[in-house]
Amino acid sequence: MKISFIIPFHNEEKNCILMLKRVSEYADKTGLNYEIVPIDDRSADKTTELIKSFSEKNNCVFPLFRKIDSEEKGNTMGKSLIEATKKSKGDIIIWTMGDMADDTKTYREIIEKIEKGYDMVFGSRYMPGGSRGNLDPFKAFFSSWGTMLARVLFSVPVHDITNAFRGFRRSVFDSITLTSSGFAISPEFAIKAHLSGFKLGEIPTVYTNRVEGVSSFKLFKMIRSYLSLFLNLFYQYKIRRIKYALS
Ligand SMILES: Nc1nc2c(ncn2[C@@H]2O[C@H](COP(=O)(O)OP(=O)(O)OP(=O)(O)O)[C@@H](O)[C@H]2O)c(=O)[nH]1
Ligand SMILES: [Mg+2]
Repeated sequence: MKISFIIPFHNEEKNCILMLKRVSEYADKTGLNYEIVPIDDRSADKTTELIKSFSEKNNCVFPLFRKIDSEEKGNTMGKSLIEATKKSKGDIIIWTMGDMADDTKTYREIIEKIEKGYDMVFGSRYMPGGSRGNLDPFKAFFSSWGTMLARVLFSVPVHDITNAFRGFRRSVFDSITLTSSGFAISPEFAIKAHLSGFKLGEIPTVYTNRVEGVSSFKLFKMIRSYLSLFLNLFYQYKIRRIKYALS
């Protein structure tokens, strides 16, 4: 099976080459049939040119560069992941972050679990064996409440859906419509996959806080987008169905 590694980048000039090398060396060493699809989004530093020059020397790297849309404001990691996933060619897709937060050792286990029959498998910091590493405790609190709320409202059977790091079958992505433009893409995809009957699994992973570069994380925007997502999904999947059943 072919694996597509999709990596979002925004102003990651200090990380992008290290990350692309890390993933390509890992994939070569483990003998995977793979492609890497970095998606750079309106970077104002040297990220774009660095990715271009790396891809010219590496025939498994197929970079995408999002066009500037004057209407767009704020974070568009979600839109980037959607666009890159649509254009990728793998049977199994892995979303992994460009600031080198994710442990490469987890890739193989995610792939194996999907090959055993799971549809979407998360790199999980909050299940036994996983670790949030040096992630700020305040941030860790907010990243875990999202999953807790999803467990309560939708019975999502895993422990870390706010981390975008995961692998999934192409068929899952093809059968779900995703609408979040920013970081809320991570819980949106997980909850919709679960509510659509796909089998979710998880692998413990160790998270590493970014060492270089500037964070795109904005706490209040994240809370607002998560709450609006959860309310919408709760209405769409629970209340509307109850109303329909009673009518
Ligand atoms: N394509 C794209 N990538 C983005 C965007 N915002 C962030 N990213 C990338 O998505 C990944 C996650 O963003 P981060 O800034 O690390 O967000 P975070 O992990 O919540 O915060 P940190 O504490 O800084 O790690 C990184 O690889 C970013 O470069 C965006 O608008 N578009
Ligand atoms: Mg990060």
